[in-house]
Amino acid sequence: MIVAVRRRGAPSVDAATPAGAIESSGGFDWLRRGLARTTAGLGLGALFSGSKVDDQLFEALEEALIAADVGVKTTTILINELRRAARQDGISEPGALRERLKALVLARLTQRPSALNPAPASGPHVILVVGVNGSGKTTTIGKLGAAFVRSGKKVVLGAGDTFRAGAVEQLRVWSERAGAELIAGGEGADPAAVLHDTLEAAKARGAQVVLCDTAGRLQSKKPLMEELGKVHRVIGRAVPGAPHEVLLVLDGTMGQNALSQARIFGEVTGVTGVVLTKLDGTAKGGVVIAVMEELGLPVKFVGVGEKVDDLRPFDAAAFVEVLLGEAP
Ligand SMILES: Nc1nc2c(ncn2[C@@H]2O[C@H](COP(=O)(O)OP(=O)(O)O)[C@@H](O)[C@H]2O)c(=O)[nH]1
Ligand SMILES: [Mg+2]
Repeated sequence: MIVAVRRRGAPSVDAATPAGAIESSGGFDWLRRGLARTTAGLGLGALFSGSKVDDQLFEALEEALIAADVGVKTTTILINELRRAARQDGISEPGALRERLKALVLARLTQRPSALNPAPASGPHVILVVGVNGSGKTTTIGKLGAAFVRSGKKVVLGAGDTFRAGAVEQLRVWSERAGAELIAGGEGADPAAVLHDTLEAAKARGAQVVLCDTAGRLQSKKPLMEELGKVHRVIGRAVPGAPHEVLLVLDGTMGQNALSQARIFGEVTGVTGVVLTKLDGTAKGGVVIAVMEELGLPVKFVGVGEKVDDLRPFDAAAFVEVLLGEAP
């Protein structure tokens, strides 16, 4: 009964994405708050308050971008491009330079779409979620599951992390909170077998969305590669064309370390998008730019807290505005 009531009130959204069901961030308040916390003033906007464009400004910008976790490589590319643009167009006014940098960053952030891949024409939309332990996979699955349920979808969660004690129980709690069904195996079950059962159950019940949890051991690449490879194959056999999305969950507070993890997962599974979590715990939103630039992957969602509503579709324009906009 409760579910029916909730569904009637749910907004109608694009079948492919729960974004419409996820409360719009109305901008990046988390980043604004984070930036306000830092004394060094990573609110890069403040750097443009001077009266001229000179080497000093470029150097200060470079430093601030690196401090904001944009990474040396990406920062160097951005600053070089900005210098060139300033020279070519004779930009002599800091405000105009700021607009130019915003445009440069925005162009890079929007090279790849941040929306989820479209749902298949028939059968369940299968989303595999990977990443190291503690990055926020299970939490993200819970939040995403809840958003899909809010948008009127029937959702099944697959407990593919059979390795860590308590992992299944954690997902069970999230499934109840989200109003999604959980499929889990016994202790120490084979993850591929659990996810196979998950997909069969989803098909039998006419579920529209399946979110597959996985374990993220990184001690050694080989077992991880074997396990995720097997999971991938099993999913593809149960639902041809699946997984339709492989979301890599990265802990946003890890800064540049998140990038090296991402590279390993990228080699193992065909990652289609990134979820950056725990951005509420960092003042360094720049890692978003580094992920897109250095990994060539779109950030699709950001996690900004531990609660069910603390997931936001990534909005590049709002992000750039907060990172580089006028100082408050
Ligand atoms: N502050 C904050 N904590 C988060 C976020 N996402 C996950 N967490 C916390 O990070 C910890 C690990 O999350 P979990 O989902 O269990 O990670 P997993 O091992 O990858 O499945 C938990 O305590 C979560 O509540 C987020 O966006 N912000
Ligand atoms: Mg987990």
